[in-house]
Amino acid sequence: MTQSFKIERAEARIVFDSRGSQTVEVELGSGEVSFSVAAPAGKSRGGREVQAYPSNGVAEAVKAFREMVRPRLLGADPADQRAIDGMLAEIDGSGDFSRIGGNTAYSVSICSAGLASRLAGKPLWEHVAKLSGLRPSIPVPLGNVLGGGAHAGRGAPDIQEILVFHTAARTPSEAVEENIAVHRRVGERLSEMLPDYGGGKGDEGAYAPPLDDETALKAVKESAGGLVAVGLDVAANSIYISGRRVYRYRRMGEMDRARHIQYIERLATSYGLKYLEDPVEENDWDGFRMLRSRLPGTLICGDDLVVTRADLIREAAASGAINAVILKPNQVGTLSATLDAAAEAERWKVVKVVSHRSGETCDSSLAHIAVGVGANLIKSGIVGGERVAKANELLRIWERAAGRLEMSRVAAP
Ligand code: 2PG
Ligand code: MG
Repeated sequence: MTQSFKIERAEARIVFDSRGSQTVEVELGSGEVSFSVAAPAGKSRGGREVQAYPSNGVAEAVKAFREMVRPRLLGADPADQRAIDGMLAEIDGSGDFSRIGGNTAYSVSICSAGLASRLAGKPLWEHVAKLSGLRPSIPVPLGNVLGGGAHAGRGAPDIQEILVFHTAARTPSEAVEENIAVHRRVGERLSEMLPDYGGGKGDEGAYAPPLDDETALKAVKESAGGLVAVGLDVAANSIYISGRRVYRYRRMGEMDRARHIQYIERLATSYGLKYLEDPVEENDWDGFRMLRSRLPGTLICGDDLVVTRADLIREAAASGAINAVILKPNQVGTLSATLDAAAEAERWKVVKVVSHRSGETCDSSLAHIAVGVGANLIKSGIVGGERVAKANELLRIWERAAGRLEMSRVAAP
């Protein structure tokens, strides 16, 4: 029989993320053992995500934690994830975590799992794998080398992220090193192409040069070796003007839906793109389906479309809108909801992509979640302390597992 423990200490505090914005960190303890988790923050957010903070911000979330959450957490069993997560939803009562904050729920939920794993003397990924019932494996790192959109200044491309991943890595370090090498080569190429460009980067460490999308994509494609797949996160919501039903490009002007889809399809075919995230805005399910059927060799990935919700993933997968999905735990607020989303993806053979947010801390629990749900890919950037924190944790997990884990495969769609 496994021993059961109780949460004896619970605190929340304001810390800062990679953009210098306030975020919430939760620390839970039992006996000599403690664990802490800090929440990330999205900038290009889906309309159906839970609310990250109550209307008065992070300070109100900390207050809500102390007054409403802590009294109920003390004495609870951190290993009973469903009970903890159910309690968070019940205390909040709003359905979208707008009272205690989705990021408060996220931090408590992941921290509880972290504490439980530490009390059991097991790595967090192993605890997550037990909770998920899925086969753990080491995901292939998917990282953005160049980008713009909501994550960079005005002169950068409209497309938010140009991403790469190694298609044949045998170890996580091989995959991580190759992404870094592509990032370096792209930097060199940009300084040749644009002698006045100082090498400025966006929120996630991707280069943000003053280039149009296609020239930028060409530069990445030419810098990626034969074993490296290239893809995009269009983050189409960010360029969609809903009132006028057009996509607004800074250099090319406005495009109606048909022209926008045609443009994205042309980029995908001309540059052999293997991955396309949010190619159209989040309410255009038919647009997703159209690209999915016209681009059979490409992963069509839903992020803002399904916001880590099992019900939406089911609908999108069943109707042929996606064959890959982003899993961002703070889009839904709890680990249990994230595990439900991962299980649904698995059921439909949809490629699982566990993902960071544009605002991050050096918290590396994301790497454990990705391994614990057997994610195919982990999208966590390439350079920058808060990005390599996740990559480095993958390397540690791999080494310590000493042969017990395999690299995930990114199945051809
Ligand atoms: C995305 C993410 C992460 P944000 O759109 O996929 O890259 O951005 O965290 O700003 O939502
Ligand atoms: Mg996205």
